[in-house]
Amino acid sequence: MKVDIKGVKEYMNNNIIEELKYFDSVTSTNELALNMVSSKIQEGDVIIGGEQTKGRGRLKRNWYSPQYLGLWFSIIVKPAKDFERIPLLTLIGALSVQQAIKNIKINSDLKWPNDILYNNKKVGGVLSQFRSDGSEIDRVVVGIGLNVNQREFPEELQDNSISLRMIKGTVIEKEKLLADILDNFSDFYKLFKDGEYSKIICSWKKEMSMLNKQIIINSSNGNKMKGKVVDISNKGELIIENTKGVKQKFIAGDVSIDKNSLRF
Ligand code: BT5
Repeated sequence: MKVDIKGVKEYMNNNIIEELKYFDSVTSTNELALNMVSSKIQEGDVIIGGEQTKGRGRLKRNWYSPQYLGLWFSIIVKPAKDFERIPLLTLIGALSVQQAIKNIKINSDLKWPNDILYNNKKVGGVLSQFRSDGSEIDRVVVGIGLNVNQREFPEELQDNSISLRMIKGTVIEKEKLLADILDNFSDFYKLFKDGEYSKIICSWKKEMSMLNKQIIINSSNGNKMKGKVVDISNKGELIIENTKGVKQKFIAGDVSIDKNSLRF
């Protein structure tokens, strides 16, 4: 079923989110939100898609977004901050989802920087993109994809993907869930605007099982590094320590558990 926007508004309780704009079929809610003319959007607007025909992941990967079975949406914000703080908005997006699904008694795990996992399978992901006018940020689009009511996935995704329905064994109401995610986002975004970055990071680290684990990171510039996850910086960077005790910060990349570190 389509997400009922009126229903979402009835559940929602915050003063950051403005208009909820629903489109039954879109290429990508991020693409739409990035391309809208500035006069037609404001901070706090949300673009929601019934389905996405060209849903996007990071690095031009695809995001599978079948009709009515998930929440596919983009929150538009216009932060008066430096570009270097944008990655924090991805963390906020993932944390907002993680906390909202806790309300329906699902304990998920945050995987830096943008994944929400359940039993190591991906239940949701976040893609933040921005538009700038030279040196100023015009808008940041925080795109969130959450698998809600799928009963199965295409073969290529089935080993690593899961939906809330598959976890709970029942159909999940999307309206309350979306309202909760948007309320959480508003709370964390207020902290962000107030420069309370460490509070956001602290909440994130509590839900990140990779903290203190040995991992391998493939960074966006092609570097590979092994090490222990020791922290996340106030800019959202992952901090890794190698065996020599040297720490390095990463702003983007794909992280996996170092299986060799589990051998005795
Ligand atoms: C992400 O990228 O996880 C970001 C996903 C963001 C999706 C939202 S939906 C609303 C907004 N509009 C958009 O166009 N995008 C955002 P990444 O970490 O790069 O993961 C992508 C990988 O996840 C793919 O290469 C697949 O392996 C896998 N994948 C694709 N669709 C999936 C799904 N529905 N559930 C779980 N895994 C999926």
